[in-house]
Amino acid sequence: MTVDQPTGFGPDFLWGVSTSAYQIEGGVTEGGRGPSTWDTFCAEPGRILNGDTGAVACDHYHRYAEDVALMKDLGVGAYRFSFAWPRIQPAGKGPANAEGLAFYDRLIDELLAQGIKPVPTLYHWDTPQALEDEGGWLNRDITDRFAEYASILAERFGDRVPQWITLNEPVVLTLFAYGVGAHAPGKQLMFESLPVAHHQLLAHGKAVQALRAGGAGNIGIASNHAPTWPASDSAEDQGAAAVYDTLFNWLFADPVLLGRYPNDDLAAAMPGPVAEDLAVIGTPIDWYGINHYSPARIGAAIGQADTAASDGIEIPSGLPFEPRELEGYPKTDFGWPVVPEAFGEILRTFQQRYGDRLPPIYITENGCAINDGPGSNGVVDDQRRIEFLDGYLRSLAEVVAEGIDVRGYFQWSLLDNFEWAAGYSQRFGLVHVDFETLVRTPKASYRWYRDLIAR
Ligand code: GCO
Repeated sequence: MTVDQPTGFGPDFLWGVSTSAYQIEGGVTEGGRGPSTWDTFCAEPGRILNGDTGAVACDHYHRYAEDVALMKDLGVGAYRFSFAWPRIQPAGKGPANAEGLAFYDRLIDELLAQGIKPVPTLYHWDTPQALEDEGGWLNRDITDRFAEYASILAERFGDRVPQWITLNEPVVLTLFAYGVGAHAPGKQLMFESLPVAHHQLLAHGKAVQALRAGGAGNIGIASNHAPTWPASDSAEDQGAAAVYDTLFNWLFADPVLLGRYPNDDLAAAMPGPVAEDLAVIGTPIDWYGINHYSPARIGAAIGQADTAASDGIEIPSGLPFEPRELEGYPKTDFGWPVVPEAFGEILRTFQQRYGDRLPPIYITENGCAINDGPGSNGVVDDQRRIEFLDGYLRSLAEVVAEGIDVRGYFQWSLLDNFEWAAGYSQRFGLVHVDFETLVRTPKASYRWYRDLIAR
């Protein structure tokens, strides 16, 4: 047993794990669930590695009690999961589907019975297909649909859910789903995808208001952020990195935390009554969630893009910047560099940029793909995940010691699961899942995290 583990987190620090509906639930045609954009996308040949789909995933829809028991044994105080919008409203509008609500009742009640705080995300990318057919996140109408959906959830679960998350990673939906087409719905609009950013931000603001009106409180967002490191000192690379940094980080954080876009050009590129919308988008939130994995090394567009540096996704030409390989660091099995100090750096940058405007922070995701499977003894000895968590949590402990108000950490992920375009090829779990038998096997990293939490 490791005795030398990261320390410095107070007794009230919240330790958790994260998942999302499409990545673990399966049961996509059960309980009255409507089709989502991810069901459609997975059915299109060539979209997902090995033709994988989320149709069964971890079968969490049926095995949720077993999964909650794993969390209980792990000792986490909280569980971040997402509601599947098409389970709640199969076509994205109109009355709620009773069986969908009943599934989340069972899950939430089981969590509460085990002393685990449910921390749901309203939207983790599985848009009801019927809404996508009307333009999805390109159509401003979705912001009102999202507010209605939020009202349904507040009314049903507001009494039992102590902490809420509106959206997951709006930048990834904008860039990957509508910009370059690597995620559902697979549109390649490049900069024409900017309305997707604005509509998500507006949906976030409207949902904060709808949740509160429905009696739910303690609301945040889970946005991914990472330092941008220019590929060189050249003016071209510095300029490209600055553009990327604005688009990736501040386009999504400034409107939420300051009620404004990072520059006038971006504000002017957005559809609708932008000034009025920003007042809604900037509705104060109770806390801010950061998902963090690796820093980005960015250079000018010269045709040397590194796909590993862009979450395994090929960046088409035509953008004014390119991800470049970050050399000199170990890499996860997904090819993402392991850079613990970047974790502290992004949190310090947030503190400097927002000062008093920054609410308490929760780390809503952090983790790594390490694809170790069971050895001949049945043990999954994923030492590299332990090294990753050890390094990143030491970096986090440093900023906590400096006084940055970080209140909790949700490891991504409890289970190996459906990693979007990479299918089942990348294993992020503390618990191994055999995707043939669906047997769950806690890994060495699960025991390491359990010891850390217990301490
Ligand atoms: C995202 C999502 C998660 C991923 C995780 C690992 O960041 O893409 O929030 O669903 O699975 O981040 O890539």
